[in-house]
Amino acid sequence: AELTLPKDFFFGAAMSGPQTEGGWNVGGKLENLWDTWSIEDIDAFYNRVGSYVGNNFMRLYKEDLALLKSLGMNNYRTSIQWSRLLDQDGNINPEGAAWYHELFAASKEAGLEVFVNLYHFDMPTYLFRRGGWENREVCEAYANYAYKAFCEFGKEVRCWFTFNEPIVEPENRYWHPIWYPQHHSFQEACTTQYNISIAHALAVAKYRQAVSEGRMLDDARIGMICNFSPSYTKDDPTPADLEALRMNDGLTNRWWLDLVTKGHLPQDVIDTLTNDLGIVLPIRPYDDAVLSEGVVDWLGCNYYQPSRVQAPSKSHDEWGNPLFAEPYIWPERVMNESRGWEIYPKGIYDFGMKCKKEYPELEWYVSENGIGIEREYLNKDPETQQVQDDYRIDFVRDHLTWIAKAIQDGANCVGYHYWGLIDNWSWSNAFKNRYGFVEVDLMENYERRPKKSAAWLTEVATSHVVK
Ligand code: BGP
Repeated sequence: AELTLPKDFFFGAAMSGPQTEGGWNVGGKLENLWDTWSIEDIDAFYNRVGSYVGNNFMRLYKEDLALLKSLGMNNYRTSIQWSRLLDQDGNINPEGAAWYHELFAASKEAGLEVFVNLYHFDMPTYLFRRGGWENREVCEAYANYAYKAFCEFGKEVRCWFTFNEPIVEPENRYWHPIWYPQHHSFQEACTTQYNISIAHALAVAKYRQAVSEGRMLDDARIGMICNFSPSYTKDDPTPADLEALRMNDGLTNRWWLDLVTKGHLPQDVIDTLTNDLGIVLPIRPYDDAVLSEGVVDWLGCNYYQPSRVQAPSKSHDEWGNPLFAEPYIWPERVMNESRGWEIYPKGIYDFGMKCKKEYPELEWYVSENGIGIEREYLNKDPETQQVQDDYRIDFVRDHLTWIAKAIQDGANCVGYHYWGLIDNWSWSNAFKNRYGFVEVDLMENYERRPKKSAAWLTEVATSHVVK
């Protein structure tokens, strides 16, 4: 039988402020860590392309919104940049606010609902210099930022999110440190993860306050967006493999799921961290009460790849960090070689079934999914110069198929956002891997050109039939 997606399904695209806007130093915008890192060490970025221009969205947003609409999207997600909205004293920067008012008005005019995320790896640099997420005061500053955003845009935006992929910051800055400041410290990663959880809960409390003060739309909602990686181990696991699986799943998935559905962190994970791995979490008296405010209305799930682990072969890594698991290479895995990520569409089905069983009340949507491919310009049709990206059609079709099956089997999944509908700038990889259904031509003034897959996507988005 034909697989269909629900009629009222959210079908859209995800992007973020720092990866698209550009205008890194205009209108009173402060530096965030990406700007600072681009200034201090441009060699850290692919082809020496720093964050400065994004994909030129600040200039081209009206065209881009029209494009999204013409591709059959009914909504999209972006993020507000903390460093653009507030000044150094934590007050609204009027020029920054004006641009977001413009964007939200233009979205409405284009017939696109905009979901707004408050933090997408973009710590203002002056706050990072004060310790970033390792400093509890920065959590308070974030809650102030969130409250200011709710008050400023509460009547323009319905769906809010506190964080995108809160675990990636500890992971990528500290644990497997590919991002500035590249410290190899599991302790710092855990401190950061704990404090981000506190910051999330403080922001949700501010949101509830804004609701009670009548500052939000009647049907406003708050959520969090996580990169849930369904965790697997070997087919014939030893008890030690299962233990590695428990901690890996606990730290990356259950940590956030418990926080946003139950208002606390998983005790078994906290116990292993503190009793077995020697980690000191910055827990303060009354934190239980703070975390209990962290329950949200719904959740976004970014899904790119599963996580496969086994028992570690040694107790510590070369920097002295404790190890509780190590990667397991599944013999049957299929890779996207450009990104080094496994392609496993069934993972999203497994996540849906797990939620149905363990968090039955939870409503969620697929908030990011996509495939980044390098040297796509080699796949151009010589006549039309259009990128022929059949692999993208296959990738999205396979994932939508498993999503539709999950919904048939009772998963409470209400939408799908493709990541990077229009090619955008990516963290240290810049424009190496292209995700878009629409090409951005850097040699032609950031011109937008639909790839072959765009027509297919439009058909699916408008018919809700997965073909
Ligand atoms: C997610 C992020 C996005 C985006 C995407 C693709 O983790 O939320 O910001 O960048 O992954 O990953 P990358 O750009 O690293 O290839």
